[in-house]
Amino acid sequence: MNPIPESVLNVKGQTRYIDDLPEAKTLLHAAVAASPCARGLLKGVDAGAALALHPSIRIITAADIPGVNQLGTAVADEPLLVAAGSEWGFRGQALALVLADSVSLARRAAGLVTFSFDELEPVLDAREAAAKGLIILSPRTQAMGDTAAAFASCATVISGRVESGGQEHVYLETQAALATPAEGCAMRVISGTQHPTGVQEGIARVLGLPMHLVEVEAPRLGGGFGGKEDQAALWAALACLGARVTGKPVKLVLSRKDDMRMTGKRHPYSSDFRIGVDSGGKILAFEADYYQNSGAICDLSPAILSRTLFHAASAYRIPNLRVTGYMCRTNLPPFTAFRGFGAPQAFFVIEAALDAVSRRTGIDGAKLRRQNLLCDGDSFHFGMPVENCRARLSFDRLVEKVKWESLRRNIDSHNAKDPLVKRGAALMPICFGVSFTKLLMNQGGSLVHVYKDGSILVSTGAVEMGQQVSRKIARVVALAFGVGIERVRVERTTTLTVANTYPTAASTGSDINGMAALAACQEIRARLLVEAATLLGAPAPELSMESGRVMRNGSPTPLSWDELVTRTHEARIDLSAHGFYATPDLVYDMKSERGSPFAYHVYGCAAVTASVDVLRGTWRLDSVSVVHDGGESIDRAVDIGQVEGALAQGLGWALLEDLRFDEKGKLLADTLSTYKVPDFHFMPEKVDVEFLEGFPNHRAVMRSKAIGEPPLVYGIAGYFAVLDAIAAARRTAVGGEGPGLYDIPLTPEKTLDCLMGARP
Ligand code: MTE
Ligand code: LUZ
Ligand code: MOS
Repeated sequence: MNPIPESVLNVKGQTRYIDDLPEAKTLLHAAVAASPCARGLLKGVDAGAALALHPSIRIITAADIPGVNQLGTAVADEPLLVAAGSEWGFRGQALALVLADSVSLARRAAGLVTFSFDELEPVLDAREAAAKGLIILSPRTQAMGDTAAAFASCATVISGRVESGGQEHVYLETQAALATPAEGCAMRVISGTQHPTGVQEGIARVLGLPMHLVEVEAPRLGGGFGGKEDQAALWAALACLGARVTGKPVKLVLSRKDDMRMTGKRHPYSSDFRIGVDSGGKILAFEADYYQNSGAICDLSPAILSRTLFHAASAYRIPNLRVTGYMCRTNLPPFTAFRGFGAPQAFFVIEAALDAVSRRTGIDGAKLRRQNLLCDGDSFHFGMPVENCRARLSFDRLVEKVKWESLRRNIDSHNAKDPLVKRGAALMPICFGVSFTKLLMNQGGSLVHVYKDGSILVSTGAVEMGQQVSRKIARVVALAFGVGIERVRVERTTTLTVANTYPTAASTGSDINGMAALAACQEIRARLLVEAATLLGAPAPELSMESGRVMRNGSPTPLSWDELVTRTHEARIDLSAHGFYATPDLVYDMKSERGSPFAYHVYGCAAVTASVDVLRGTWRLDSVSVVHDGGESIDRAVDIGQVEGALAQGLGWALLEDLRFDEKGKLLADTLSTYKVPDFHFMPEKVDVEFLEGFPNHRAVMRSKAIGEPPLVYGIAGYFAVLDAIAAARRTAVGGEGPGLYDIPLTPEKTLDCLMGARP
C-alpha cells in the first residue's frame, strides 16, 4: 500500500490537526486570561471567582515561570505572561493561564479572572508614535544617487501620502499546542508552528532547560501564512508552562475570537512619497518614508521593514532613491509576518506614485511603467546587480495576451455610454527577492533513510502548511533516486530529526529544504552506485538510476532499485544520510546598506479589470490575467494553486479586508461574521495564470523558483482597477483628473465616498 497523498486526506476532511489528536485521560485544557484594555500597569490578579467555578481549575501567572519570562529575540519586549508591576502593551495580551479539565470550563474561568490595574493612555497611530519618539530600534535608510539634485531637474514632481491597512491571517486552524511532560525534565510539544526550532528555543528559555530536553513537532498546519512564523511560540510555551506546573499534558487551542484578538496580523503602513520624472516619464528620483505600525512588541518588525526597503523600487529602474523606514511602537497587537512580509506595502507606495504621475502627466500607465522597467545590467538600489531579469519579458507577454490597448479602448467606449456602471483596468509588474533578509536564516537540513525494502523516508526542517512543500520535496527525492514518488514519504517536522532550522517562510521552503534533501540523497545515491558497479562489473561513472532501475550509459540493466537496495544493505553499507544546504553567494553589509541579500528575484506581471456600480459604490472584479516567472516548476498544479491563493489574499487585502480598531485599541471585527475574507464569489470568474516557459532558474532546486509569496502582490492591481473605474465616473460626473486616493483597502464604503467626492 502506498502513502495516501495528503491532498486527498484534506479533501476528505481526514487530515488530523492538533485539536483532532487523541487525548490523554489526564489532559488539561488551557485558556488565556488577557488584558482588558490597550495599555495598563498590572497590579494584581484576582482568581477567586474563576477558582470557585470548579475544583479542576488552576491559575498560572508570571510568578510560576521557572526560567526567564521572555520570548523576544531582537528586543526583549515579549514576556510570556505579563508580571505584576509591569505594563502590558495591547488589548488581548496574556496575563494569566487558566487550566481545567474541559475546554468550556477553562474558557469560562478565563473570563472570570479579574485584574487590578492602572489604565494608561494608549498610542494607536504610527505617526503619532513616531512623533512621540516611540520607535523600535532606529530608523533605517537605504539610498542611491543624489535625490535632491535629481528632483531639481525633473519636469514633474509629485508628493503624496499612502495608507495600507492590516490583514488577519484567517488560517483555518487557529493557534494550537499540545504539551506533554516526558521523563526527567524533558518536554514534548506538538505545536502549530512554521518554526519548530524557534518554539524549542522559546520553551527552553522560559522553562530554564537546555534545548535537548525540549522536543518540538510541527504536524501539518491548517495554514500559517506567516502568522505562525514567530507567534506560535507563545502558545506552545504557555502549554509547556502549564504542563510543567501540573505535571500533566496540557492542550491550548485558541478560539477563533481569541485568535483574532490576541495574535498579530499584517503591519499597517502610513507612508509619504515624492517622485520626479522627466518630460517623457522616465523616473529620475524617488523618496519615501514608511511609518510601519509595529504594534506593541518588536516581533519580526525589523525583518519586515527591511523587506519593505529592499522592495521600494519594485521592478523599476530608479537612479536616485532614498527610502527610510520607522518601526513605530503602538498599543495594538504585535503585527507580524504575513505573506509578502513588508513587500506589498512598498509595492503599493511606488505603484501609487506612478499612478499619480500618470494622472498628472496624462502618460498612459502601461507606457509609463514599461519604459521604467529594470533590465539586466542595471543594479538594485542596494547594489545587487540585476541578472536574468524577466520584467520586460513578462510585461510584454501580458500586454500581448490581454490585448491591453484594445482592452483599454473597449473600457473607454463602454464608459462613454454607461453612466451607471464604470469599468476600469490596471496593470502592474512585480519583482520579489527570494531569501531571508537575515543571512543567518538561509540554511537548512535533512535526514534521509532508505529502508531495506526500497521505501524512502525524508525529514527536513520544512513545515507543511498546505503549500505542498512535502510534495515538492518528495518529487526532488524521487527524481534523485530515479524512483516513483509513491516510494517516498515525507515525515512531519520535528527537532529530533533535523536540528537548528529556520522557519518555513520567505517562500524558501522548497528552495532550502529541497536542496538539503537532495544533498542527502546524492550521498546515498553515490554509495548505491558503487555497489551497483560491483554487482554489474561496470564502472560507476557509466551508471545512473531511472524508472526504478540502474541504467548503464542510459540503457536499462537487469538491476532494479529494490534489488540494489537489498544488496547494498547486505554489503553492510549505510542507507541513511544527513544533508545540509546554505544558500550560496549571499552578502550584505548593514552599515553601508550594500550587498546581494537575495539568491534571485521572481518577476511577473498582472492585469486586472473591474466594474464599479456608481450609485452603490459596490465593485466587482471582472478578470485577472497573470504572466508569472516560475522557473521550471517542480509541480505545476501546486504552483497554479499557490498563485491563485496568493492572488485571492492580495485582492482581499487591497479591496475587502477591513482590519479596524476603535479609538481605545479594541479590534472591531473579531469574528468571521464581521471580518470579510475573499471567497469564491469575490474572485473574478476569469482568472488566467500563465507561466513563462523555457526560463530555468539555476539558483534553486531543480531549476525552480519560489512561489509562495510573490503573487500576492498582484492583488494591488485590483485596487488600481477599481480606482480607475472611480476616476472614469468622476471624470464624467465632475470633470477633473480623478482621485488620488491611495488607501488600502478600497472597500465599497470608501468607493462610495470617493464617487461622491467626499475623499480626495
Ligand atoms: N499556502 C497555503 N496553502 N498555506 C499557507 O499557510 N503560506 C504562504 C505560502 N503559501 C501558505 C501557503 C507563505 S506566507 C509562505 S512564506 C510560503 O507558503 C511558505 O512555504 P514555501 O516556502 O514552502 O513556499
Ligand atoms: N521571514 C524572515 C520572512 O524572517 N525574513 C524574511 O526575509 C522573510 N521574508 C518573507 C517572509 N518571511
Ligand atoms: Mo511567509 S510570511 O514567509 O510565512
